[in-house]
Amino acid sequence: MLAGCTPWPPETALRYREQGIWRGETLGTVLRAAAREYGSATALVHGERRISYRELDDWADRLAAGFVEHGVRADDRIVVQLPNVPEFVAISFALMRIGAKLVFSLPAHRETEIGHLVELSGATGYVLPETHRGFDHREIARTVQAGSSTLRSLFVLGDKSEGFTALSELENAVADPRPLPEPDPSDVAFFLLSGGTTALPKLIPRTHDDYVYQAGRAAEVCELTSADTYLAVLPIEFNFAYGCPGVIGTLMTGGTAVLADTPNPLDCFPLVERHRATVTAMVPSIVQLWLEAAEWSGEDLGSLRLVQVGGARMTREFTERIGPTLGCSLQQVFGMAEGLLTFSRPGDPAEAVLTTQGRPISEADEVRIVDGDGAELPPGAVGELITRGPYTLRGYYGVPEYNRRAFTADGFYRTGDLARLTEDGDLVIEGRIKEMIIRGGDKVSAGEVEDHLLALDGIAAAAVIGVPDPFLGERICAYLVPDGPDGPDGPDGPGGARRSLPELKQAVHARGVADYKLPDAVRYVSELPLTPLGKVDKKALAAAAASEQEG
Ligand code: OOB
Repeated sequence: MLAGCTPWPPETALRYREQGIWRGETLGTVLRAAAREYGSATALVHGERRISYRELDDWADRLAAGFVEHGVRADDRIVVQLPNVPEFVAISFALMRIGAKLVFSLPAHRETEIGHLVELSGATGYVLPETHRGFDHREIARTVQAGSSTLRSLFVLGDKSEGFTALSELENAVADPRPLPEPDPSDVAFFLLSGGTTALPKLIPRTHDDYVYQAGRAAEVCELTSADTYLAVLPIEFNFAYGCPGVIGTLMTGGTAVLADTPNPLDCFPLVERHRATVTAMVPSIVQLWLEAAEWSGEDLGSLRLVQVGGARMTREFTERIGPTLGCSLQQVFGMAEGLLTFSRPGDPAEAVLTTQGRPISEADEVRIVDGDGAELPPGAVGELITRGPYTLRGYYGVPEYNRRAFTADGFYRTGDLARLTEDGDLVIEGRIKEMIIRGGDKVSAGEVEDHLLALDGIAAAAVIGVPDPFLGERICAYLVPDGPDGPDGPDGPGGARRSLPELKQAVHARGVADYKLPDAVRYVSELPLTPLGKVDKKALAAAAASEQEG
């Protein structure tokens, strides 16, 4: 396994292999096998483009050869930031076939995040779109490259230009690509990003063995077959849409994955109708848009049979509307980039589907609810969810100190989520210990936003909390202590100690961070409440926010 990653203990790995959980296959060979079996069937659809299994397999080989020709080697880390386009899928298989490690970044990430990922992973390459939603990503690439000692190659989806290699050049670089040596299935295939409880995201190594298992098992639980059409609504860099079962699980079962440009119902409903989509996955805030749009839209959504919803909490009033309004079954999903997935099952009692996040997808998943001392709690009691299993990481990349706190001595990952188990063994997520805000399904680390705020002039202290929001689930509220009693230039002076919300957003935006992390509200206070241990008392801030909302 790549240095800096934590392998499973040898006896555990042996058990997973003996039980046939880990099949010793790489994601590259899985695509090869699918191409043999489903050859001319449609693997991917985007706009007017249709790509068959055989074409996708050949394309990945040509790209792999092109990347090698360009100097990409096994173990090189490559940051990939692309929208939902077929190139994303082909490139991910190409790099995995070489044994290069992809680092998945989100389309919304800007130079701060990309710079951090390049630095953290020691990336030698960055794959980017020329422009996406009016934003020129080449600017990011130039800035990040100038500040990096490792970033050699910039691969752009678009035209060749000074300093950039066009992906189209790569796929034609080698006339007759030869098969490459197979990477080790127990090694890292790619890195996913942690939702971030610490100031900056951590890298989650996912191996071929673990991910082939996860995507295949998720596909089984969803009863996917070659007759299914999966609509990828969320960004496919997101684990949920990539492999839960997502695009990868669909390709493993011979179905068709349709790539949507945005999750907006105006884009997605015509795709459901046109391609007779049967399965999709969304976060609650997007489902809400779909529910509203379904009331008046003329499109036929009758093909949908299963909608997976997860990533943030949902109320019963909300889950109740999904099945009847969209005319399909609801599947609740609790998931995380770190691994563990729990799904409600199509045949579960209606009440369980509406009110729980279901059961782990694997019999080999070990799930415990523990109290503050690590003692296991009985069903019904709320405590921290800890877990280990065949597709849950054993350590973040390159942070041994942090790992000592994030995992128990016997390898359970401390999720930072508060949960309980029902008598039937279903999981119910009740809250969070970790300082993470889930804004419409996007995970925002409070610490990261606080660091950006503190870096601005005129702010002496900053605390960021999530406050309830009817649409987004939570929105970001910043409590700021201005520098000096009223800031250097008075309360509203040009020093900007008390920036208005738009000014504050603009100032954070200017630091080159993803827009979903910008504060939605700001409150100026003379001091932050502290706990007896001297930490910022976020519970007190949440209570203040709640009473303000009531008032
Ligand atoms: C998914 O993955 P991440 O890594 O973006 O976020 C994980 C965190 C969890 O630790 C939990 O705090 C929260 O998101 N979460 C939920 C939830 N599902 C995830 N909180 C309440 N209810 C749920 N159903 O979010 C993710 C990955 C794969 C599939 C689905 C979601």
